[in-house]
Amino acid sequence: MMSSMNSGTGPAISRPRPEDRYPSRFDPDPIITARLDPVVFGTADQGPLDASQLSFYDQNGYLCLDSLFTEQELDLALAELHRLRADPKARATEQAVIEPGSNELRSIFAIHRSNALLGRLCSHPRLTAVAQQLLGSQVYLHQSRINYKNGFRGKEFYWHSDFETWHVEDGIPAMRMLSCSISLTPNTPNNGPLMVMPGSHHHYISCVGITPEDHYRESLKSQEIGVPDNQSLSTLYDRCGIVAPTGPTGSVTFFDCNVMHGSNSNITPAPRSNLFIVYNSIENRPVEPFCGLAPRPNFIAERLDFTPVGP
Ligand code: 6CS
Ligand code: FE
Repeated sequence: MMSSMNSGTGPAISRPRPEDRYPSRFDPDPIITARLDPVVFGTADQGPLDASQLSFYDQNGYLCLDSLFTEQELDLALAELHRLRADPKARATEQAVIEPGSNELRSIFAIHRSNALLGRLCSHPRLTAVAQQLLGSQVYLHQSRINYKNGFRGKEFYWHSDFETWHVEDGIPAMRMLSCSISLTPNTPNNGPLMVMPGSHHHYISCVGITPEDHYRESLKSQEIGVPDNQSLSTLYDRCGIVAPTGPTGSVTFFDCNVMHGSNSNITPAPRSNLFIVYNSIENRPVEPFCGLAPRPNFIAERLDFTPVGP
């Protein structure tokens, strides 16, 4: 009999642990429940965001800052992306994810560990100050990656809540984390920009389907488990609609860990490359994954080094 005392190395458990506040992938039917955590943990007097920006983020679950960096400041970062794409050694590491159905590089994970220049950008004070304010505490890096979204054949990311995966597969207890996407190329309406459902972060969708072992090997290419069913997505869509914040190189989108988001494929010749960083509150460290399986590798989900980043 599968037990709820599973230590995180056996098969997926069949019932949620008592402390699981956001069960998912247990029930045969999807369930939509209310978010149980605040969205904004800090206050306007702490800066750098003002009261209207905090309230926009609170209501919508994302905030786009159009020129947090200049194009010149990101020149070297973009050059690193080009260099890594052409480097067979980078592509051969376990941190590299190849597009399904082609030999194109899709992502490189834990880029803050392997690349000094991009690592400095991941803990840039202009980013960490916003993360600290929104999360109301010191923050550490849960995940970092570059996403290439190459021209012609860059593939989509299907609709998902990041938190669903980070909770179920990484054991993150609470919705006190966020992502930040820095545009290293222009994000246009045409080249597969991030799409979000504003306000969807107030609802939690419990997904259907059992987590397979080593799910990340599939999910990082194309996610099937831990994505919402059509009916739940339609409900959210009717309530929230969709926006696709676009912007020039240097624009930065912060988004809540539970906002419903995704992106289309990119069939234009223009790549849409982003540096993607996940900050978690140091008060929200991971526990055993809520699915009962072994945790994902550290290069996808940090569970050893909780050193605060930023000022
Ligand atoms: O696995 C992750 O950490 C992230 N990647 C995907 C494709 N879905 C969940 C989460 O955003
Ligand atoms: Fe995501």
